[in-house]
Amino acid sequence: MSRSPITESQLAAGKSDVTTLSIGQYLIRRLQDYGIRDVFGIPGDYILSFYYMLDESPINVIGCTREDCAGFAADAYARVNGMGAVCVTYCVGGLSLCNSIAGAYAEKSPVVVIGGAPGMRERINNPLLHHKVKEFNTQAQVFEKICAAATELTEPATAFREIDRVLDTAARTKRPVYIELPRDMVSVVPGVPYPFRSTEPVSDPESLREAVAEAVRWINECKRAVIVAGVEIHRFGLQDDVVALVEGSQIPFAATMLGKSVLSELHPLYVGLYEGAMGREEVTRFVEESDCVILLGTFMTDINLGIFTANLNPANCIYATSEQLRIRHHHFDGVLLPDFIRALSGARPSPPPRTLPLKPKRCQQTFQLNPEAPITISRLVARLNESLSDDTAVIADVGDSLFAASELCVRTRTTFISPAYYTSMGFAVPAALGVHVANPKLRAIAIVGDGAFQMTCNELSTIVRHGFPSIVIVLDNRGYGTERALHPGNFNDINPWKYHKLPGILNGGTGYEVQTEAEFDEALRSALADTTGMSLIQAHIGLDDHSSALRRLADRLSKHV
Ligand SMILES: Cc1ncc(C[n+]2csc(CCOP(=O)(O)OP(=O)(O)O)c2C)c(N)n1
Ligand SMILES: [Mg+2]
Repeated sequence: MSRSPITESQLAAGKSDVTTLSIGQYLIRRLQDYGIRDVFGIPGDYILSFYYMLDESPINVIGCTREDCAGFAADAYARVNGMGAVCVTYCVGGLSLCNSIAGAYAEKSPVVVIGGAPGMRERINNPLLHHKVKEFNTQAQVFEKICAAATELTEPATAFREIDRVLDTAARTKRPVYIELPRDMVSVVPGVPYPFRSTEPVSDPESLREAVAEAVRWINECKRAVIVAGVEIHRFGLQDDVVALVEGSQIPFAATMLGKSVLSELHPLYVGLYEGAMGREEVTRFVEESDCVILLGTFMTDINLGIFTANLNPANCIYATSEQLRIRHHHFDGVLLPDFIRALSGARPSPPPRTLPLKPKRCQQTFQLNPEAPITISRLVARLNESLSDDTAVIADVGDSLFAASELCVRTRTTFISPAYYTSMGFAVPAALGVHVANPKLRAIAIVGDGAFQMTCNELSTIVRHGFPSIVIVLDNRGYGTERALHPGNFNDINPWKYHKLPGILNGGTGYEVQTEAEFDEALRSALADTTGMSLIQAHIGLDDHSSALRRLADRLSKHV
């Protein structure tokens, strides 16, 4: 979790005398205050002076092979660590990073983007400098659109305040922010006395009291309460508070796909994933039949809730996020999500108990191997489920990897990472890098379709370089299986690679090629036992093999389109 910012009392005690720091040094100092120990990226001449400074600082630079990969890695790092950072050169680097940062914005992952730019003195007479697109500030304008806050550090007098404002926004909103460093500003020492003020937002006490009173009254009167926990519970570190609320009130809870595993899926009051048409019918019914659905930190997005197939009536919902609080049709301003959850928990609502739907058999039974059977997506996930521990982080890419991974019964919290809302292919391999850098004790297992793998697999090179023991499982169905299930056509085919041979080219790691359950079992055992480096398992999957979640979705959509 991120460390708290410098406080006024620390400043007064002289611990944070910043008047002698340059703009670059101050930025590094503040990144560290927020718990950032590593920065992902690729250098270039417009950001080189800051790279020199990073090199001399306690912060590690993790050089990547592509900027979009650096962005995905920083996003995953932020999800594990609390905040992440990526540092790139002007436009050719920055603009290549946009898609990853857009995803971090959409899914609330606080990544600090540091972009190089031409120096202020170089801009006189508007010369045609390399990497420039249109205006000098084109890159900054683009990032302004996809970040929660953006600044160009063009004025020494305001640079420190701007850095603080922008980093504070990232910490508060859990969204990416952008800091542009013109190259001749990096070493400038503003030298101005700087009174840093931390702006801790607080709830309006009246509003909070009224909201909790109304919520408790309703929950106590209702007959079928349920909590749906979303991704913000993880981003704001509220897992223990939600568990306290669940256990104190005995209200059963479901999770959304993006929030999968924010609370242990083995909790006795856990109902399952609520994901509309993709989800198990019993869970969908349990949530939609409720006369009081308490949505906590949940985004009402289509993929997250099953492509507009979720059916929740606002008149039956308490909807609490970091951005709004709504109880039925009443809106309450100025109530912070953590305060609402804690106060609600403290008020001990006690609705009547409900009978929970039966847990899926796969979460109760041990996996029985059918050694000769060709490996299928569902069986692969079921086998993988057996090997999950507190130290594994499962990362699912877009495609059937994501749908199938919804069938995992994740035992711990925060160990499931996926781009379940923005759904940009190519997230998983660079995200595995980000997870290992953020927490070397975690074992990253990435499940990725062959199509997505071909997009960003070169980041395996960085994983090999650092000797991280990532396990990457490539679901090889020779193309875009999800698209095939929804819109068949030759455009869904891709060039089949011999994925398991890549370790030879990358100069590290071990490759496995599997066709049957026994081969997969063997490869997974061997990969898990090998902590000396990366393992790449190529699993041949039938062209018409789909997870049950994807099958349910395709069936439901074909009835609607
Ligand atoms: C960057 C990006 N481009 C295109 C898409 C559209 N899309 C969604 S799923 C998919 C196919 C994924 O193929 P693969 O990674 O092989 O997984 P599979 O569906 O076969 O399991 C495509 C092209 C996307 N989500 N992201
Ligand atoms: Mg595929």
